Amino acid sequence: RARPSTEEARTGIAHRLAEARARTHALTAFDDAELTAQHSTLMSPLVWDLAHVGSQEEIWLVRDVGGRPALRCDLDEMYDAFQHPRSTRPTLPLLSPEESRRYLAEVREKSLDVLDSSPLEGSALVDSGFAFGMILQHEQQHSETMLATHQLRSGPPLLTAAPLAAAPLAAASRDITAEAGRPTTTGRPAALAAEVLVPGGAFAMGTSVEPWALDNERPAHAVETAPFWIDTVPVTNAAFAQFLEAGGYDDERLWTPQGWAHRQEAGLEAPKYWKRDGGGWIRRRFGVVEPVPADEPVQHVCWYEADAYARWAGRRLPTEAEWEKAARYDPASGRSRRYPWGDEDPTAAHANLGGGALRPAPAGSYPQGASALGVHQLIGDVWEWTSSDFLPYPGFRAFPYAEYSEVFFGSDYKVLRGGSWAADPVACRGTFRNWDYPIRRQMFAGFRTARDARPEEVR
Ligand code: AVJ
Ligand code: FE
Repeated sequence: RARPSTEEARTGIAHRLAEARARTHALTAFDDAELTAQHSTLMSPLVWDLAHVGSQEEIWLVRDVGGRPALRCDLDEMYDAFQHPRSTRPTLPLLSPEESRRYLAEVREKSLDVLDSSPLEGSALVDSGFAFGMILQHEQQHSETMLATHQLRSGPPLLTAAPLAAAPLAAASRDITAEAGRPTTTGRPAALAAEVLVPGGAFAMGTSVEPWALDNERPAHAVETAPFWIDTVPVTNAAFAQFLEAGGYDDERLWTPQGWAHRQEAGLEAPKYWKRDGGGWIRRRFGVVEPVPADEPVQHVCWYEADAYARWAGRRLPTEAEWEKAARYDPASGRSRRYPWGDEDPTAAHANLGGGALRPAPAGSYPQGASALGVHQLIGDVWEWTSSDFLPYPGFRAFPYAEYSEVFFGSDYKVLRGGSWAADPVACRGTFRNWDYPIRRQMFAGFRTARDARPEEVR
């Protein structure tokens, strides 16, 4: 790809900054009471996210990159995520919604000033283009977090869904009641094979050249995998309902010891937000109650539920390396692509991203977004749990702060890949790594399963 001129790069960044801000405002354009309430102890009041986005932008862009004087040093501590756990944030003397909006506008004026005078060149990790990319991703990640807060909130709907941008291939969603208990139903369109064979051998994992890749995605390094099979599409509500109706939640043998302990303690019986309704299932989605759509990838399951489902199906979760190989490896060239479909940035034809739809697309949608190997919907729709702990790649270097990724490395967190319908295109790519605790269900996360290939299947 040709490198854009500095002017083109500046215009592009300014445009994306404006888009990110429009989304931030759209998710916080409500009465003060909605913004200052804590809808769940798992999440911040929306007004904390709002001002936090401005505070990070001030610290990273205005002060560190721009070398400009501080606007509001006094806010640093209150909006530092490490100083205050989410559950305690409503007790802080937070800026009001109106003060927060004013603060964001003041910071943004200075950032655009910094952008105007930035050379936007240099080596990938030290140029200020990266800093803008990082701030953009940060604001968009908080928009996804705010959507999770909106989903946890009870009360009449505040958000309105936009239609899915691309025409889905799959059959229209049906009421899950009609599907439950029929063992052949997966929600997958008949034209797609259930699973795809990924050849064994080495592939390039991670990146050393993607300009806005975060520290944890670096550097590129060769990883060897054995041949394996991976689901063509994410596990659907219909498929997950079969696990549930088969008693999967009550069969200790399907769960890891920690998973079973958590299932007991938390009383897990179905994905978060599901409720029984006669013989079927309904769910609340951003304030609207509807039947659980059979063909949609399952969401709001924790890692333990995903792991138990996979064991029930005689399969397992893919490792993070397997997921990335299925997504990026091009057997024709032997190289790894930026995205499943190639090197071009996501468009509405490739993936359901950006948050407008308020839901995943049915399994089998977005055929143009399939990977070289023929795996579908790897980016967009739902984050996908992998079996892997969140660990540094060989040669990892913390940048720009240890607090971005390094402090989270270890066995406490599991890696999620891909990006949900609520993720913005700037905040997901083939190398992007997300992480959360294995008990968490508020994210827009589902999964797909894998299995080792048998020798006779490979030859
Ligand atoms: C990468 C999504 C796990 O939300 O905790 C936001 C992103 N880091 N502010 C998170 C992030 C700092 C992070 N995740
Ligand atoms: Fe943050």
